[in-house]
Amino acid sequence: MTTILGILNVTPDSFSDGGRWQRLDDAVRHAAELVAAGAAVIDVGGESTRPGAQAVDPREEQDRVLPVVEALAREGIVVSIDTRNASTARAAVAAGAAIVNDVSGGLHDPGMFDTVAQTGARLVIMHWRGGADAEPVYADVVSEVRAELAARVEAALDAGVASERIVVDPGLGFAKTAAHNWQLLDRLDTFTELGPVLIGASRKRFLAALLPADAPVADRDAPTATVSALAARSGAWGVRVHDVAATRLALSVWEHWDSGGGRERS
Ligand code: PMM
Repeated sequence: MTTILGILNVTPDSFSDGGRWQRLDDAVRHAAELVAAGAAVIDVGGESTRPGAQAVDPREEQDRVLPVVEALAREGIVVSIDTRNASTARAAVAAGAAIVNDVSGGLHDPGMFDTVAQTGARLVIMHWRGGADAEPVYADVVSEVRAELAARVEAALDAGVASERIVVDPGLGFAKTAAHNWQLLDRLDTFTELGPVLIGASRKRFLAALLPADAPVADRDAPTATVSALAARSGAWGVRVHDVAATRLALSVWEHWDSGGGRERS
């Protein structure tokens, strides 16, 4: 079964759900809803990485995320911490997080991989070229992203992170055009060779191009769910989404398709 990571952004400025889950009880209630809808993991983030967003001081980031991580872990929810900062990763794992999701693939904080190795947490290494504002220039996006991700996997292994604990992510929308994103999705097989693959397409701008110009952000949930099912078919380990129910449904369609209806009937 494909792992669904439900997104819980506890930031005042994230592009699609920012500001809604800042109060602790609201955040915990929303996480419980995402789990009830089918999320196996809740990915908690306290720093927006959207284009133009301000970097957040790690102490401010920790003030935002740690109470939420602790509360969710106490409820028995598997928590992933979406951070580029080793100090936040360390504190979040101490508070109960099981996965560290670093959108910079260890490039933002040189202490990240050592920290993850010491904690024994799982590690998501996302492809990163200096953030959402970096220039999206590639001669061959698939081979370049693969090579750069492979180098980060090597660095994580050198730091002592166990290979079975590493997940890779091509980083859709991070210094990538819509065409780059589609090319990466079309060649997911290239990335599954590096390890389990996580895909984060949810509500991203490249999906807006499929919708009328004035469509609200939530209308991107249907194409997100379709991407989830197609990514699963291409061998993705997991998908990181806002609308867990829509993605769960799309994944069920693929699972029934793939298994011949669960072989219930001949
Ligand atoms: N995208 C965002 C944040 N964190 N983590 C991973 N592993 N992959 C992603 O594609 C990814 C991420 C940005 O989206 P958001 O602002 O909606 O959280």
